[in-house]
Amino acid sequence: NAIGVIDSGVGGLTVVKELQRQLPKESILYFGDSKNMPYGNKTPEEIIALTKKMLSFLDNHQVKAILLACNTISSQINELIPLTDTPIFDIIYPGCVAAVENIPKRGVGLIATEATVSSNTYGETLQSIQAGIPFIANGSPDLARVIEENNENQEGIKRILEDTISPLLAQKPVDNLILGCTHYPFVMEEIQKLYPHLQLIDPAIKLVDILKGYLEESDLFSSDSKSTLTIYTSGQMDNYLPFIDRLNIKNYDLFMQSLD
Ligand code: DGN
Repeated sequence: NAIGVIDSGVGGLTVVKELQRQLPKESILYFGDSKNMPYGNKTPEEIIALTKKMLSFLDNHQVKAILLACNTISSQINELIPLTDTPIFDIIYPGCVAAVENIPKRGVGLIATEATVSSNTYGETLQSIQAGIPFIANGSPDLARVIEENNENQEGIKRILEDTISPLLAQKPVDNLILGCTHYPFVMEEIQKLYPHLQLIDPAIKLVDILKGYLEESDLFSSDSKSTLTIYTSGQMDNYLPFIDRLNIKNYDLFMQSLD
């Protein structure tokens, strides 16, 4: 059986890339709800209702585990667990573990969607791992959508990044920054160029590491010699091609699939 991966759009493909790096033998079934993207400006009720449809889709395909490759969806993890019998892995807890393991000297910053920031799931989870750790977050209403739409120039992206990150650093000069939205690794190089002193954390690395541990413990590793990647989107398939290309993902099938 495959590993199921969901996001509101193309962002989760950055998690797929990490999955393929650490677990090359696993087959992957991806669903990106690009028709309804962005999720970051929706209410928790709307996010849960849309995610429920993706979870049913994956359950119908009998995946062996589900990765929430979306921080906005992960911020509702407690409401989502009862909606499926398949083990679910959220991306926020791994992001927090990775940040704490980095031993930040001046604290942890977070950039994410507004829904993720206002849920305060990152803040609470970080404090539960290391009480008192300095933490500051800033939500961007536009960044994920602008990345997904893929028609903004470098200057425009740079302006949004500065508008999001500079006020956060002005409030608290943290030395670690969690990329708390799976769309953001697509602009990781730009962020690092603007803020060379920041340690950037992509939660996907720890997420896949945790999944690996689970597969090992439950004896669920795939022994297939040929793994597959199947990508479904509720939006336009063409919009996925530049991102698949940028990640250098090869050998996949791409389908359009409505959830209505
Ligand atoms: N990629 C999603 C995340 O990690 O939060 C959010 C994208 C969105 O829908 N705004």
